[in-house]
Amino acid sequence: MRQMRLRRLILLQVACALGLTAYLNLVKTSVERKTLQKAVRTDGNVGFGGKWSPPGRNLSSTSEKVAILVPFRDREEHLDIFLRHMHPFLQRQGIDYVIYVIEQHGGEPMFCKGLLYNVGYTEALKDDPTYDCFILHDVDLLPEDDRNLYTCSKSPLHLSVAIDKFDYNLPYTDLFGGVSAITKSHYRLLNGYSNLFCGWGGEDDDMSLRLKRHMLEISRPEKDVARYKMLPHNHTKENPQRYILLRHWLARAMTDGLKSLHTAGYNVTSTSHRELYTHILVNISKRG
Ligand code: BGN
Repeated sequence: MRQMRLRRLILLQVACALGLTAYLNLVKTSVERKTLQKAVRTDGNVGFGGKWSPPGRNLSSTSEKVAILVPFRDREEHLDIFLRHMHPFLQRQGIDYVIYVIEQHGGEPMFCKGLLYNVGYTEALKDDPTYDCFILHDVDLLPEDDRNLYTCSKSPLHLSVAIDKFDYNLPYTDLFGGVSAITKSHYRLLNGYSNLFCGWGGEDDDMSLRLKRHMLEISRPEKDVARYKMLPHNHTKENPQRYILLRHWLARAMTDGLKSLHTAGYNVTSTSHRELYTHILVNISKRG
């Protein structure tokens, strides 16, 4: 009884000192902060670096290990939404995964998505050589249906078949951009992406031609399953070189890619294990 009275007295004194509204706000913010922290933690206990394995998985388990590669620059608000959506989504599917965000540092040159995928692939395998499957993922695409499984199959998979922006229709059959899934060995066989596409467009069409050259057919899940929402953004700067690059795709296919990565003019500035993802910061030197 005495203790309760004492506590009430202290609360009253604090309330007077801070002003009642400020005090109530303080309590409310602290509760909200705690709830948010709990929400992230209980979203399946994501390990540092954005790692998660299905419960019960042990060293003798044979399930596929998946690296989710997300090239990124200057879209903090998208990344936040993306991570909060993807962790619960992947965990509901029981995928053994790690999310890698490969960030291009600075404003120049334009965004080199293919090169960032190649760096992501190489760095992820340095981190853990046992990855079997790579998901290549735009940061602004959110899968809508849990039946759209983030695993690899015998053929390279194009997963973002039906995007709201395109009225849930596939724009053209050879499209491989947006979200796709490819095995480690296929990615290597194809020599990865071209390192030369910087700015919007064409790097995925170049990859699609590489698939054709190796007679690898693109597989797709059903349209009513492979549905995506695209987060709104301003159009990124187009790559004016993409037509000429694509015209000479065959001459480059054997050399330009993973095999020429060491001369592609980049360096990894840092790798850090953040709370919800592994962050790889890449500095790309000016082109041309
Ligand atoms: C295409 C782009 C792709 C892009 C899709 C969907 C080009 C090359 C032109 C010859 N291709 O037009 O990169 O993924 O649209 O947005 O721009």
